[in-house]
Amino acid sequence: MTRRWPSSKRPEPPTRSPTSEASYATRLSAGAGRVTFVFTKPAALGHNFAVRCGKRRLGITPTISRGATRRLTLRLTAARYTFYCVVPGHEASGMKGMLVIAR
Ligand SMILES: [Cu+2]
Repeated sequence: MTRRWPSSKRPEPPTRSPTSEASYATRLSAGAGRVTFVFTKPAALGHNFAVRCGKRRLGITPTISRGATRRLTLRLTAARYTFYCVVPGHEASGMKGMLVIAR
């Protein structure tokens, strides 16, 4: 089955470890410090997972497709960030969300 973005079914979720999961939907949250995102099982179409603060990109996974998993660990201070897919057109299609880091 080929799943294309955008579609009613969003790509599989990035999650923050160790215990929480959230979809590549609209919002993720975590406490300040080291945060590891586990980006796994995207659709057949390649996607990646990046985090930025304002216009500054803080980190990005490689672009992966179905079945793969990549981790991204960042040290984040309390603020609001944006997570998104850097593949051209994907963020504009809505493949992004807010990341809230609390103290
Ligand atoms: Cu994408």
